[in-house]
Amino acid sequence: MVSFRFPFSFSQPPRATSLSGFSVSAVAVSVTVGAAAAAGAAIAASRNPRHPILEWAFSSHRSSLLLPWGSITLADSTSESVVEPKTGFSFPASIGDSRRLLGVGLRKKSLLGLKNIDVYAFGVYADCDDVKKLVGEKYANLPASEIRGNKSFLDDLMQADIKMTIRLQIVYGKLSIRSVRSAFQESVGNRLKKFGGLDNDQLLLSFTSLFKDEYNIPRNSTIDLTKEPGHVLSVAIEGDHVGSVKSQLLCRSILDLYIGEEPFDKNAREDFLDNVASLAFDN
Ligand code: DAO
Ligand code: DAO
Repeated sequence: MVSFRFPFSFSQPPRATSLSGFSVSAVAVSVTVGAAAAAGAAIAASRNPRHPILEWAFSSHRSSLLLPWGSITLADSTSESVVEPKTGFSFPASIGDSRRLLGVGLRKKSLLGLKNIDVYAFGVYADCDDVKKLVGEKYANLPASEIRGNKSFLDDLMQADIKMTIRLQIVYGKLSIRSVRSAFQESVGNRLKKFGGLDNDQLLLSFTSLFKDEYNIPRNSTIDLTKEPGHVLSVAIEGDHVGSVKSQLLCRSILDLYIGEEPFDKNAREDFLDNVASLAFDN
């Protein structure tokens, strides 16, 4: 049974803001489900020191939270979600059969150096079976305390054949496809250079040509960037597949934006590192 850490607070009920430093084990939980919680508790992931820091524990069938007035066990993982605290956007704790949410964050962009806009909230998901397989094959002898932040483990996560999804939820309401293309050329273009050298124009173009001018991505749109088996990067908008590109370099470059050394959101990366390490040693 895996225990994931999200420093978080309950968005409901507001009484939760009086909490601090609780630790929960999924085994040691009794069931006291309040009406609001039963409807599907939303958990606000936060490193904001004003918010309580708790430990979140769940298995694939049960989510458990210990609160001062009782504890909560949710019936199944489909009702679990984690809220990105700065935007309030909510991410399901798992997608598909085995991809688990390991970190949430916010992508900002500076406009002409004048103001920062919140562009999208994101969630980082990794396939727990693939992660465990990698650990079994290569890191079985490494103590749990050393796997967190281990550079070669992290490089392997970005380069091995591990199914991962980055889910984006659009916050900025005036995104044009043209600005998406140009932001992408800058952010992903830099990473392609970093990992693959200079001649990547064709690869970049093969991906940006998937973004058709007629697409509309208003606020609240969901875009999934999924690394499928065989290093195929596939894009879905609102669950509709819009195209795929097979390239290990492109997959690595995209993941590096979120979990590499200079990520869009440092807190998301820290949560990812904590959670992927606990996933690695979950039996
Ligand atoms: O010129 O209106 C503007 C600001 C546009 C900022 C665009 C940032 C795009 C970041 C990539 C979004 C991917 C969905
Ligand atoms: O934030 O700079 C960044 C990188 C964004 C990567 C995601 C771009 C994929 C967007 C597809 C939009 C299709 C209209």
